[in-house]
Amino acid sequence: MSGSTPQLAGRILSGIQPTGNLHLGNYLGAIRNWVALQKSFECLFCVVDLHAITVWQEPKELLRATREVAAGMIASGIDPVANTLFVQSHVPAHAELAWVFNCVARLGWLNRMTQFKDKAGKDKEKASAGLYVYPNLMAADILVYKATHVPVGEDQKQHLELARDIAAKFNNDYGVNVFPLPEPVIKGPGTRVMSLRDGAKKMSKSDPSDFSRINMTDTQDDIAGKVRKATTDPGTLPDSPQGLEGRAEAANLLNIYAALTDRTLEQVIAETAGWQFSQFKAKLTETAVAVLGPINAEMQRLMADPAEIDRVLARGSEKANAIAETVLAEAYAAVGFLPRKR
Ligand code: AQP
Repeated sequence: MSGSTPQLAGRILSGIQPTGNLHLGNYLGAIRNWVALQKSFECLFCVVDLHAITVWQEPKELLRATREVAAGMIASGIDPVANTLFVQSHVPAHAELAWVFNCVARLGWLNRMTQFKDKAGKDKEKASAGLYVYPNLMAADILVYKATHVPVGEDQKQHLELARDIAAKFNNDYGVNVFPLPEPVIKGPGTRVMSLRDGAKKMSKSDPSDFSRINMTDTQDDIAGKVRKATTDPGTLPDSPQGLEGRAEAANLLNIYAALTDRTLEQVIAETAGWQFSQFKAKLTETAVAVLGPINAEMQRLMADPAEIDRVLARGSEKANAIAETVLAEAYAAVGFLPRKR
Protein backbone atom coordinates (compact mmCIF):
# COMPACT_ATOMS: atom_id res chain seq x y z
CA MET A 1 0.00 0.00 0.00
CA SER A 2 1.30 3.44 -0.82
CA GLY A 3 0.91 6.19 1.74
CA SER A 4 -0.48 8.70 -0.77
CA THR A 5 -3.44 10.88 0.25
CA PRO A 6 -6.77 9.84 -1.26
CA GLN A 7 -8.12 11.97 -4.12
CA LEU A 8 -10.63 14.46 -2.68
CA ALA A 9 -13.79 15.39 -4.57
CA GLY A 10 -13.35 19.14 -4.11
CA ARG A 11 -13.27 21.88 -1.49
CA ILE A 12 -16.21 22.62 0.79
CA LEU A 13 -16.99 25.73 2.79
CA SER A 14 -19.78 25.81 5.34
CA GLY A 15 -20.63 27.76 8.47
CA ILE A 16 -22.89 28.22 11.45
CA GLN A 17 -23.88 31.47 13.08
CA PRO A 18 -23.11 31.85 16.78
CA THR A 19 -26.57 33.25 17.40
CA GLY A 20 -27.61 31.17 20.40
CA ASN A 21 -27.77 27.55 21.46
CA LEU A 22 -26.94 24.90 18.90
CA HIS A 23 -29.96 22.67 18.44
CA LEU A 24 -31.05 19.38 16.96
CA GLY A 25 -31.86 21.10 13.63
CA ASN A 26 -28.28 22.35 13.32
CA TYR A 27 -27.03 18.87 14.19
CA LEU A 28 -29.26 16.81 11.89
CA GLY A 29 -29.50 19.42 9.14
CA ALA A 30 -25.88 20.52 9.02
CA ILE A 31 -23.17 19.29 11.38
CA ARG A 32 -23.86 15.58 10.98
CA ASN A 33 -23.63 15.91 7.20
CA TRP A 34 -20.37 17.79 7.48
CA VAL A 35 -18.93 14.97 9.58
CA ALA A 36 -19.71 12.63 6.68
CA LEU A 37 -18.43 15.05 4.00
CA GLN A 38 -15.03 15.51 5.63
CA LYS A 39 -14.07 12.03 4.42
CA SER A 40 -14.33 12.92 0.74
CA PHE A 41 -13.78 16.70 0.56
CA GLU A 42 -11.22 19.19 1.75
CA CYS A 43 -13.39 21.05 4.27
CA LEU A 44 -13.34 24.52 5.75
CA PHE A 45 -15.88 25.07 8.53
CA CYS A 46 -16.38 28.46 10.06
CA VAL A 47 -18.24 30.07 12.90
CA VAL A 48 -19.78 32.98 11.02
CA ASP A 49 -19.75 35.74 13.60
CA LEU A 50 -19.80 38.53 10.97
CA HIS A 51 -23.12 37.14 9.73
CA ALA A 52 -24.44 36.84 13.29
CA ILE A 53 -24.25 40.59 13.95
CA THR A 54 -26.53 41.40 11.02
CA VAL A 55 -29.12 41.18 13.79
CA TRP A 56 -28.34 42.40 17.32
CA GLN A 57 -26.23 40.07 19.49
CA GLU A 58 -25.33 40.64 23.14
CA PRO A 59 -21.50 40.83 23.05
CA LYS A 60 -20.91 38.44 26.00
CA GLU A 61 -23.37 35.94 24.60
CA LEU A 62 -21.81 36.18 21.12
CA LEU A 63 -18.41 35.36 22.62
CA ARG A 64 -19.80 32.36 24.53
CA ALA A 65 -21.77 31.08 21.56
CA THR A 66 -18.74 31.38 19.24
CA ARG A 67 -16.76 28.94 21.40
CA GLU A 68 -19.80 26.75 21.92
CA VAL A 69 -20.45 26.36 18.19
CA ALA A 70 -16.80 25.36 17.69
CA ALA A 71 -17.08 22.91 20.61
CA GLY A 72 -20.31 21.50 19.17
CA MET A 73 -18.70 20.84 15.81
CA ILE A 74 -15.66 19.14 17.34
CA ALA A 75 -17.78 17.13 19.80
CA SER A 76 -19.95 15.92 16.90
CA GLY A 77 -16.95 14.49 15.09
CA ILE A 78 -15.49 17.28 12.98
CA ASP A 79 -11.75 16.82 13.01
CA PRO A 80 -10.16 20.27 13.44
CA VAL A 81 -6.73 18.98 12.43
CA ALA A 82 -7.67 17.25 9.17
CA ASN A 83 -10.05 20.13 8.29
CA THR A 84 -9.87 23.88 8.78
CA LEU A 85 -12.08 25.10 11.63
CA PHE A 86 -12.02 28.82 12.29
CA VAL A 87 -13.88 32.00 13.15
CA GLN A 88 -14.95 34.19 10.24
CA SER A 89 -13.80 37.50 11.77
CA HIS A 90 -10.29 36.05 12.18
CA VAL A 91 -9.90 36.01 8.41
CA PRO A 92 -10.20 39.65 7.24
CA ALA A 93 -10.27 38.60 3.58
CA HIS A 94 -13.96 37.58 3.97
CA ALA A 95 -15.00 41.17 4.70
CA GLU A 96 -12.56 42.61 2.16
CA LEU A 97 -13.81 40.45 -0.70
CA ALA A 98 -17.39 41.10 0.42
CA TRP A 99 -16.80 44.80 -0.21
CA VAL A 100 -15.70 44.07 -3.78
CA PHE A 101 -18.82 41.92 -4.17
CA ASN A 102 -20.99 44.76 -2.84
CA CYS A 103 -19.81 46.55 -5.96
CA VAL A 104 -20.38 43.57 -8.26
CA ALA A 105 -23.84 42.41 -7.08
CA ARG A 106 -26.79 44.42 -8.37
CA LEU A 107 -29.48 45.89 -6.12
CA GLY A 108 -32.07 44.06 -8.21
CA TRP A 109 -30.44 40.73 -7.29
CA LEU A 110 -30.49 41.49 -3.58
CA ASN A 111 -34.08 42.71 -3.75
CA ARG A 112 -35.14 39.21 -4.78
CA MET A 113 -33.65 37.49 -1.73
CA THR A 114 -36.51 35.98 0.22
CA GLN A 115 -34.49 35.48 3.42
CA PHE A 116 -34.03 39.24 3.77
CA LYS A 117 -37.76 39.72 3.41
CA ASP A 118 -38.42 37.01 6.01
CA LYS A 119 -35.82 38.20 8.50
CA ALA A 120 -36.45 41.94 8.09
CA GLY A 121 -40.18 41.42 8.56
CA LYS A 122 -42.67 44.22 8.01
CA ASP A 123 -40.40 47.04 9.12
CA LYS A 124 -37.64 46.82 6.50
CA GLU A 125 -36.49 50.38 7.24
CA LYS A 126 -35.23 49.23 10.64
CA ALA A 127 -33.27 46.21 9.36
CA SER A 128 -29.49 46.62 9.33
CA ALA A 129 -27.71 47.33 6.04
CA GLY A 130 -25.64 44.22 6.90
CA LEU A 131 -28.72 42.01 6.76
CA TYR A 132 -29.42 43.30 3.26
CA VAL A 133 -25.93 42.59 1.92
CA TYR A 134 -25.58 39.33 3.89
CA PRO A 135 -25.65 37.26 0.65
CA ASN A 136 -22.66 39.19 -0.70
CA LEU A 137 -20.68 38.27 2.42
CA MET A 138 -21.80 34.67 2.04
CA ALA A 139 -20.55 34.72 -1.56
CA ALA A 140 -17.21 36.03 -0.28
CA ASP A 141 -17.07 33.30 2.40
CA ILE A 142 -17.30 30.68 -0.31
CA LEU A 143 -15.32 32.28 -3.12
CA VAL A 144 -12.41 33.51 -1.03
CA TYR A 145 -11.45 29.82 -0.80
CA LYS A 146 -12.49 29.01 -4.38
CA ALA A 147 -14.73 26.41 -2.75
CA THR A 148 -16.17 24.03 -5.33
CA HIS A 149 -19.06 22.70 -3.23
CA VAL A 150 -21.36 24.11 -0.57
CA PRO A 151 -23.73 22.00 1.53
CA VAL A 152 -27.01 23.92 1.52
CA GLY A 153 -30.50 23.50 2.89
CA GLU A 154 -33.58 24.77 1.04
CA ASP A 155 -33.27 28.13 2.83
CA GLN A 156 -29.77 28.83 1.47
CA LYS A 157 -30.26 27.69 -2.13
CA GLN A 158 -31.13 31.17 -3.35
CA HIS A 159 -28.02 32.61 -1.71
CA LEU A 160 -25.81 30.02 -3.37
CA GLU A 161 -27.34 30.93 -6.74
CA LEU A 162 -26.43 34.53 -6.01
CA ALA A 163 -22.85 33.51 -5.16
CA ARG A 164 -22.67 31.81 -8.55
CA ASP A 165 -24.04 34.93 -10.27
CA ILE A 166 -21.49 37.10 -8.48
CA ALA A 167 -18.62 34.76 -9.42
CA ALA A 168 -19.73 34.74 -13.06
CA LYS A 169 -20.18 38.52 -13.23
CA PHE A 170 -16.82 39.17 -11.57
CA ASN A 171 -15.03 36.82 -13.99
CA ASN A 172 -16.89 38.34 -16.93
CA ASP A 173 -16.50 42.02 -15.95
CA TYR A 174 -12.77 41.69 -15.38
CA GLY A 175 -12.12 39.18 -18.18
CA VAL A 176 -10.58 36.64 -15.79
CA ASN A 177 -11.34 33.17 -14.48
CA VAL A 178 -10.59 33.74 -10.81
CA PHE A 179 -13.68 32.18 -9.27
CA PRO A 180 -15.14 28.72 -9.90
CA LEU A 181 -18.95 28.47 -9.81
CA PRO A 182 -19.68 26.58 -6.58
CA GLU A 183 -22.05 23.61 -6.74
CA PRO A 184 -24.64 22.79 -4.08
CA VAL A 185 -24.32 19.55 -2.13
CA ILE A 186 -27.91 18.56 -1.51
CA LYS A 187 -28.62 17.00 1.84
CA GLY A 188 -30.50 13.77 2.35
CA PRO A 189 -34.16 13.58 3.38
CA GLY A 190 -35.46 14.49 6.82
CA THR A 191 -33.06 17.34 7.22
CA ARG A 192 -35.53 20.12 7.92
CA VAL A 193 -36.31 19.89 11.61
CA MET A 194 -39.36 21.84 12.68
CA SER A 195 -40.23 23.52 16.00
CA LEU A 196 -41.54 21.17 18.71
CA ARG A 197 -44.33 23.67 19.37
CA ASP A 198 -45.41 24.45 15.82
CA GLY A 199 -44.84 22.03 12.94
CA ALA A 200 -45.03 24.88 10.42
CA LYS A 201 -42.00 26.76 11.82
CA LYS A 202 -38.42 25.54 11.56
CA MET A 203 -36.53 24.75 14.75
CA SER A 204 -34.45 27.84 15.31
CA LYS A 205 -31.87 29.22 17.74
CA SER A 206 -33.67 32.53 17.93
CA ASP A 207 -37.15 31.16 18.73
CA PRO A 208 -38.03 32.82 22.07
CA SER A 209 -39.45 29.54 23.41
CA ASP A 210 -36.77 27.11 24.59
CA PHE A 211 -39.47 24.42 24.44
CA SER A 212 -39.51 24.80 20.65
CA ARG A 213 -36.10 23.16 20.30
CA ILE A 214 -33.82 20.47 21.68
CA ASN A 215 -30.47 22.12 22.37
CA MET A 216 -27.30 20.11 21.93
CA THR A 217 -26.49 21.05 25.53
CA ASP A 218 -29.82 19.90 26.99
CA THR A 219 -29.71 17.36 29.81
CA GLN A 220 -31.59 14.08 29.69
CA ASP A 221 -34.34 15.65 31.84
CA ASP A 222 -34.54 18.73 29.56
CA ILE A 223 -34.95 16.50 26.51
CA ALA A 224 -37.57 14.31 28.21
CA GLY A 225 -39.55 17.40 29.32
CA LYS A 226 -39.44 19.03 25.88
CA VAL A 227 -40.44 15.88 24.00
CA ARG A 228 -43.25 15.25 26.52
CA LYS A 229 -44.58 18.78 25.96
CA ALA A 230 -44.12 18.67 22.16
CA THR A 231 -47.34 19.50 20.32
CA THR A 232 -49.12 16.48 18.82
CA ASP A 233 -52.71 15.65 17.82
CA PRO A 234 -55.36 13.36 19.27
CA GLY A 235 -54.69 10.45 16.84
CA THR A 236 -52.34 7.51 17.08
CA LEU A 237 -49.30 7.08 14.85
CA PRO A 238 -50.17 6.29 11.22
CA ASP A 239 -49.37 3.14 9.26
CA SER A 240 -48.33 5.00 6.08
CA PRO A 241 -46.77 8.36 5.11
CA GLN A 242 -50.19 9.38 3.67
CA GLY A 243 -51.54 9.17 7.22
CA LEU A 244 -49.33 12.16 8.08
CA GLU A 245 -51.18 14.56 5.78
CA GLY A 246 -52.31 17.61 7.73
CA ARG A 247 -50.39 16.35 10.80
CA ALA A 248 -47.24 18.50 10.63
CA GLU A 249 -46.25 17.91 14.27
CA ALA A 250 -46.54 14.13 14.07
CA ALA A 251 -44.62 14.19 10.78
CA ASN A 252 -41.87 16.27 12.38
CA LEU A 253 -41.43 13.94 15.36
CA LEU A 254 -41.33 10.89 13.09
CA ASN A 255 -38.83 12.61 10.77
CA ILE A 256 -36.63 13.43 13.75
CA TYR A 257 -36.82 9.80 14.91
CA ALA A 258 -35.93 8.60 11.40
CA ALA A 259 -32.97 10.99 11.13
CA LEU A 260 -31.68 10.08 14.61
CA THR A 261 -31.79 6.36 13.80
CA ASP A 262 -30.52 6.76 10.21
CA ARG A 263 -33.65 5.22 8.73
CA THR A 264 -36.28 6.32 6.24
CA LEU A 265 -39.67 7.67 7.25
CA GLU A 266 -41.28 4.50 5.88
CA GLN A 267 -39.06 2.33 8.06
CA VAL A 268 -39.91 4.17 11.27
CA ILE A 269 -43.61 4.23 10.38
CA ALA A 270 -43.46 0.45 10.02
CA GLU A 271 -42.10 0.27 13.56
CA THR A 272 -44.46 2.75 15.22
CA ALA A 273 -47.81 2.24 13.40
CA GLY A 274 -50.74 2.35 15.84
CA TRP A 275 -48.65 3.58 18.81
CA GLN A 276 -49.98 6.18 21.23
CA PHE A 277 -47.91 9.38 21.28
CA SER A 278 -46.94 8.70 24.90
CA GLN A 279 -45.24 5.43 23.92
CA PHE A 280 -43.58 7.06 20.89
CA LYS A 281 -42.39 10.07 22.88
CA ALA A 282 -40.68 7.79 25.40
CA LYS A 283 -38.87 6.03 22.54
CA LEU A 284 -37.94 9.33 20.90
CA THR A 285 -36.55 10.68 24.17
CA GLU A 286 -34.47 7.57 24.72
CA THR A 287 -33.10 7.82 21.16
CA ALA A 288 -32.34 11.55 21.33
CA VAL A 289 -30.56 11.12 24.67
CA ALA A 290 -28.51 8.23 23.28
CA VAL A 291 -27.36 10.34 20.28
CA LEU A 292 -26.94 13.73 21.95
CA GLY A 293 -25.76 12.57 25.41
CA PRO A 294 -22.16 11.73 24.42
CA ILE A 295 -21.91 14.85 22.23
CA ASN A 296 -23.16 17.01 25.07
CA ALA A 297 -20.67 15.45 27.50
CA GLU A 298 -17.82 16.14 25.07
CA MET A 299 -19.03 19.73 24.54
CA GLN A 300 -18.99 20.30 28.32
CA ARG A 301 -15.46 18.91 28.50
CA LEU A 302 -14.27 21.18 25.70
CA MET A 303 -16.07 24.25 27.06
CA ALA A 304 -14.30 23.76 30.42
CA ASP A 305 -11.06 24.74 28.66
CA PRO A 306 -11.86 27.79 26.50
CA ALA A 307 -8.15 28.53 25.98
CA GLU A 308 -7.76 25.20 24.17
CA ILE A 309 -10.76 25.97 21.93
CA ASP A 310 -9.15 29.33 21.15
CA ARG A 311 -5.87 27.61 20.26
CA VAL A 312 -7.65 25.20 17.91
CA LEU A 313 -9.45 28.10 16.25
CA ALA A 314 -6.23 30.11 15.97
CA ARG A 315 -4.56 27.23 14.13
CA GLY A 316 -7.60 27.02 11.86
CA SER A 317 -7.54 30.72 11.06
CA GLU A 318 -3.85 30.51 10.18
CA LYS A 319 -4.62 27.82 7.58
CA ALA A 320 -7.69 29.72 6.33
CA ASN A 321 -5.82 33.03 6.07
CA ALA A 322 -3.09 31.41 3.99
CA ILE A 323 -5.61 30.42 1.30
CA ALA A 324 -7.86 33.47 1.57
CA GLU A 325 -5.07 36.05 1.30
CA THR A 326 -3.81 34.49 -1.92
CA VAL A 327 -7.25 34.44 -3.52
CA LEU A 328 -7.98 37.98 -2.35
CA ALA A 329 -4.71 39.18 -3.88
CA GLU A 330 -5.71 37.54 -7.16
CA ALA A 331 -9.12 39.24 -7.07
CA TYR A 332 -7.61 42.62 -6.13
CA ALA A 333 -5.12 42.35 -9.01
CA ALA A 334 -7.98 41.63 -11.42
CA VAL A 335 -9.83 44.72 -10.14
CA GLY A 336 -6.71 46.86 -10.67
CA PHE A 337 -5.81 47.65 -7.06
CA LEU A 338 -2.16 48.59 -6.51
CA PRO A 339 -0.45 45.52 -4.98
CA ARG A 340 0.12 45.79 -1.23
CA LYS A 341 3.78 45.87 -0.15
CA ARG A 342 4.41 43.11 2.45
N1 AQP B 1 -34.42 23.53 11.80
C1 AQP B 1 -33.42 23.18 11.02
N2 AQP B 1 -33.47 22.02 10.33
C2 AQP B 1 -32.43 21.64 9.53
N3 AQP B 1 -31.30 22.37 9.38
C3 AQP B 1 -31.22 23.52 10.06
N4 AQP B 1 -30.23 24.46 10.14
C4 AQP B 1 -30.64 25.44 10.97
N5 AQP B 1 -31.86 25.17 11.46
C5 AQP B 1 -32.25 23.98 10.92
C6 AQP B 1 -28.97 24.39 9.41
O1 AQP B 1 -27.93 24.70 10.31
C7 AQP B 1 -26.89 25.36 9.60
C8 AQP B 1 -26.46 26.57 10.36
O2 AQP B 1 -27.50 27.50 10.39
P1 AQP B 1 -27.20 28.97 10.86
O3 AQP B 1 -26.81 28.98 12.27
O4 AQP B 1 -26.20 29.60 9.96
O5 AQP B 1 -28.49 29.79 10.64
P2 AQP B 1 -29.98 29.42 10.52
O6 AQP B 1 -30.24 28.48 9.41
O7 AQP B 1 -30.67 30.74 10.45
O8 AQP B 1 -30.22 28.66 11.90
P3 AQP B 1 -31.19 29.08 13.04
O9 AQP B 1 -31.06 28.12 14.14
O10 AQP B 1 -32.56 29.31 12.52
O11 AQP B 1 -30.55 30.42 13.53
P4 AQP B 1 -31.22 31.82 13.74
O12 AQP B 1 -32.36 31.56 14.69
O13 AQP B 1 -30.14 32.65 14.33
O14 AQP B 1 -31.69 32.32 12.39
C9 AQP B 1 -27.42 25.68 8.22
O15 AQP B 1 -26.85 24.74 7.30
C10 AQP B 1 -28.90 25.48 8.34
O16 AQP B 1 -29.48 25.05 7.12
